[in-house]
Amino acid sequence: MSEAIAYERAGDVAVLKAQNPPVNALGAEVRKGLLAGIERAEQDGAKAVLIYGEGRTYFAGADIREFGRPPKDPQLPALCSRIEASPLIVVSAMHGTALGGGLEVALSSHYRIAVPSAKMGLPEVNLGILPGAGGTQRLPRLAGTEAALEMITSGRHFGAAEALEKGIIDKIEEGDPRGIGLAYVQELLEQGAPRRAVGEMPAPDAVDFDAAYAATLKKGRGQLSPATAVRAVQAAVEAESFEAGLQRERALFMELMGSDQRQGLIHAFFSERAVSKLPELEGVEPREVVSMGVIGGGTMGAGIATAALLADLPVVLIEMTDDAAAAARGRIEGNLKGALKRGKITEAQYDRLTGGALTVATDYAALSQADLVVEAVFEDMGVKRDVFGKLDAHCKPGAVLATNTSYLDVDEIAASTSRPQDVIGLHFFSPAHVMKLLEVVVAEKTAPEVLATGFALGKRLKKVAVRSGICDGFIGNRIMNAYRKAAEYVVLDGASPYQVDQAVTGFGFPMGPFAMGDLAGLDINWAARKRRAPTRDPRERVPRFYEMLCESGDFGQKTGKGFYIYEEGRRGGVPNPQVAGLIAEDQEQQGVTPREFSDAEVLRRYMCAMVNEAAKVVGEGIARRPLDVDMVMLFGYGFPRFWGGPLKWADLQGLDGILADIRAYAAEDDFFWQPAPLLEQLVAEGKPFDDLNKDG
Ligand code: TC6
Repeated sequence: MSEAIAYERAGDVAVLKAQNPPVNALGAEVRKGLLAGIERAEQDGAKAVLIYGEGRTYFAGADIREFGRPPKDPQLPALCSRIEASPLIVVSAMHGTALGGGLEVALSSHYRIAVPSAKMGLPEVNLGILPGAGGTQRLPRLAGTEAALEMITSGRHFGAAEALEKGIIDKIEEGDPRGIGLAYVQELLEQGAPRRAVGEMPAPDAVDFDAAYAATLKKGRGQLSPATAVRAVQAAVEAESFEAGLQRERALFMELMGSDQRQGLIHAFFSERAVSKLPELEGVEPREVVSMGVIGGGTMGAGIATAALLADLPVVLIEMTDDAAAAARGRIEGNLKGALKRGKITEAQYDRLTGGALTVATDYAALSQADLVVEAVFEDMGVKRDVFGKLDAHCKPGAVLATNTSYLDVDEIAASTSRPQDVIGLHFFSPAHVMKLLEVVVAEKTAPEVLATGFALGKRLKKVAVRSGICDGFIGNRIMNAYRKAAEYVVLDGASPYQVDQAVTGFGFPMGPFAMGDLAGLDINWAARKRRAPTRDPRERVPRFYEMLCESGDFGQKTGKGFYIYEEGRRGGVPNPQVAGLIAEDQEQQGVTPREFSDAEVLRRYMCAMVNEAAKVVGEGIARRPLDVDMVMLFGYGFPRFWGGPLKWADLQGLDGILADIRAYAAEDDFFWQPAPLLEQLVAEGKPFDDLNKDG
């Protein structure tokens, strides 16, 4: 027997226990053990087989680390078919998370029981593949085609109650999986229950698969796996036999397994987990945070306070006047009402969070007990220094003092206190109670346990926390400034803002840079441009059309007009016809003769600018590894997850081609298109960015 599966006889029942921590992933040893266990049970006179998992879960899926490597036998589809074909009654008892290949093993068992807290799902599409061990053939036979399509294409987890209601499991029982499993097997044996193979059940009903395919492709913004999964489910209905359906599923699975998107999504899966594991924090204990302070109750401050309250952290919010404090409370209550509406909190929680858990005040003295304070006031160094002086005077020793600044120097802010070791940047993204990214900005004197506290807070608030060093814009905004500039350059040179937005959304971003500017408010970036203007390098090309639009008082959605015009009751905007005139005027003033750009060139320049700046950010040590940049762009800037992030995308495209294009663009503008030294080095060494992710 394999060590990953323990074999035991309990009377007439052969019990197969998975013991492959932490999540009983179905690696080669586990598969071998399951196969050997079934064969042994059949040989030694058992009447039934029980499969369950030791520790925190039943099988949480195939072992993702094996993907992309040569497959080892027995492979999961063959194993599932073998389990299903067993003449013994096979029962799976599920607890924890029965996901992907894990649920497929359960579906090939003849009966399924689960504890009430068990979660199940076929989340393969989120890894760029589809359920390839019979899941697309068996689930529709149990749950019906419509339900199976929804579950498989969304990859969502569902609970035991829903699984029971949809016929995916047979029973729910409180207890430990071995105990409830054995009792259920006994019951089945006593009843003389037959062996019941899902693969022998009739094919499910047809639906309009072409419509489902088109809708799924559109929803995925170009992600292939959910739409391909629709075709696999279609085979469950249309193939001439269950076996033929399995073969079709396998072919589609292999197609996806070979795709770049699969690589991108799996990179995202592991990077999301690796990004907040910092070697420098090993053995460093975070400070305890049981209450939080927030300075400033605008959109950002209210969002941060909401995020804290949703994580059960009491908040004291400071505003300048009673009116502003009342408005801040209103914003937080509005956010929490949204959470209530979406079922994230109950009425009772809402009452508690807006009642005793939230204090709004105008006096900094109210912060005397706060363990961590985040400042989210106006982006001005004088204002920030003043706030930190007050925090220094009122906060207890050891309190973590955090700034949410997007651009300002955290060292300079820290220097306005007598305790720079307690100061850190915690850069949230708006709306802060929704967006998953948190940049944790380390200043020169930040103490390790303060950094650890920043990461612990990120985890508590369910954010993806990424370490950033100090530079203008930190990781994300610095890179965004570069690709936004590239977008403005192509517009100055002849593309339209709408062509750019379309090319970028075609790549999979939810929005292009001009629509995004309209959403954020063009005046915000205008202020940053004005602030930077005096220190701008004279070699920099400066398109003017953006400022010209702002000068006419059009700031985007909030004024009803920007690059687009927004009409009441209409979703999205239509191009603002004035913009073309402003661009033409800018071109004339700058002596630019506009030319045509293909969508592919527009996108290539946008992406090359992103990759080049990202390589500088990594090369300068602002981001620890390429994967840190990838996670910032995924969770803060809408980068399509199926590409894994800009540097994963760059690896998949080939770095030499990207560098060659950057050098070609530099022939027109050698100031903006200066190749990143790290990119040049990697190309010279013939290495991908991914090699730099392996430092732990
Ligand atoms: C599939 O099954 C395809 C089948 C078709 C075949 C033909 N493999 O997330 P956590 C690691 S596709 C390898 O921190 P949680 C994870 O990297 C698969 N490793 O814990 C981490 O390692 P670290 C379908 C895995 O409690 C550790 O386990 N299944 C796998 O927050 C703990 O993970 C899925 O997509 C794996 N399958 O959440 C499920 N899963 O400590 C993917 C986890 O070295 N997994 N690890 O960083 C999850 O969604 C979650 O891990 C969880 C547990 C809900 C199971």
